[in-house]
Amino acid sequence: LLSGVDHVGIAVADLDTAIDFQRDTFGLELTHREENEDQGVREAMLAAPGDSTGATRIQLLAPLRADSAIAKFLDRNGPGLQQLALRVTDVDAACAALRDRGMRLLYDAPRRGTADSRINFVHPKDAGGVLVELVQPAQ
Ligand code: V0V
Repeated sequence: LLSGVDHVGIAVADLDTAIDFQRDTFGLELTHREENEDQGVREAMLAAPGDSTGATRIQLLAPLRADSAIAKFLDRNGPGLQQLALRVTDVDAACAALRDRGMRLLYDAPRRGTADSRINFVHPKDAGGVLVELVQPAQ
């Protein structure tokens, strides 16, 4: 079911400032941006120049609301790595397999993620202190 590391997510206070920093410092290129009301984020995806669509990307996550997961993360930790996202071919089957292994999934059923992907998360306390996202890209 696992087909790669989809992205690594970084919590940031200001999305445009963070995009400029990644572009000007590391040469990463903006490939996608959107707002996700359900998750309370403004987000941007960046990739190395010339990366194919399947390449691992960097996701910048800024809070839309004070009560969002990213706002709480920033309050507690400041900006920094917030999540590791694994790409799977079937998120429902991946969640079932992980539940069988004793992992707590945050949602009973997958929710909408970036670009109409379907996402769920393993609780960080069950995954060695890492918030692991499972993402099944849209077809
Ligand atoms: C919290 N903890 C973390 C963590 N967030 N550990 C590692 N990485 C993180 N990002 C620790 C925290 O320090 C606590 O440890 C413990 O987990 C439980 O904390 P809590 O106070 O009970 O819970 P909260 O309120 O901090 O919430 C944590 C969770 C929340 C993971 C439940 O952030 C959440 O629902 N995340 C999933 C949604 C999300 O992250 N959305 C934004 C990305 P101690 O103090 O007990 O030791 S949206 C996205 O990725 C999209 C759209 C996409 O990719 O498509």
